[in-house]
Amino acid sequence: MANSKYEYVRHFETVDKVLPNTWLVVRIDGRGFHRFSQTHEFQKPNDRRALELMNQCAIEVMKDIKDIILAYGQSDEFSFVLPKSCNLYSRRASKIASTVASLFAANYVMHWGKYFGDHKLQYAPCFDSRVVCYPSDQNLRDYLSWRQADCHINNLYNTTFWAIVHSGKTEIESEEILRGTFSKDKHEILFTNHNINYNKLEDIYKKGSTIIRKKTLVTSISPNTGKPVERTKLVPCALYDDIIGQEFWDTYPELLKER
Ligand code: DGT
Ligand code: MG
Ligand code: MG
Ligand code: MG
Ligand code: MG
Repeated sequence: MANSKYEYVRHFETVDKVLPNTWLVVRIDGRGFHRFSQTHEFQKPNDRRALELMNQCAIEVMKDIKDIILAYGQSDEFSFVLPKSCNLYSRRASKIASTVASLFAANYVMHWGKYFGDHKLQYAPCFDSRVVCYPSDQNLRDYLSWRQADCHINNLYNTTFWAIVHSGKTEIESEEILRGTFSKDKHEILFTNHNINYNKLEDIYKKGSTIIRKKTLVTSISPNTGKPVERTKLVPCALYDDIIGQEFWDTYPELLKER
């Protein structure tokens, strides 16, 4: 078919292909979740329902976009890792970022009720998204370590802050008490004044959530025989492991393998 005379406008589109042969990380982050968490009365410091909803959304994204090998989430953010060889949307950054963000947000709305029950969604949640290239495996691991360290630092601060507030201090007083404290001081305040052993808190809060595809035995009904058949399938599952140390990468060596 002949092109219309309007077709030339296509050339105004800028090329935004990301570097070849690099790890790609798509990070989505809740827009204005400070307000969103207040409006929806998220529990402090951590709302289990909100975190599990985030994990479900990440799992749904991974079920849809098969190229993603791992996702890491904490607070209102999730990072999705695509391998060096990935050619999704010919590596066009805006296509990749917008698809992941919109799929994530749509799932957030779709699955809200499962986690929040009668607690109604008050307005449409929104997520921003970016794509970043990491040339080496070490860069990728450092990126993920950065996000997990951020999770730990924020969680230790928030846990201590809300323990002090719940003991009767104002938010301003609690901030004052925590100003200039180091990690070991916060552990000490929690243990001595609030009877909380930080190390015993659940890993989902301390470590965030890592989603990888694990070999899982699934049973389905054969359309031919009507009988149940078992087979192994790669299913995205949430782990709450340390991903900074070497152990995780030794346990799942296929993650960093060339593909
Ligand atoms: P942004 O990302 O620039 O649009 O702004 P925010 O407000 O989303 O800020 P951000 O992403 O730096 O911080 C996440 C906010 O979400 C932060 O205010 C705490 C809140 N939030 C996330 N998860 C929870 C939770 O489980 N419980 C509570 N109470 N708040 C949470
Ligand atoms: Mg932000
Ligand atoms: Mg945010
Ligand atoms: Mg955030
Ligand atoms: Mg179209």
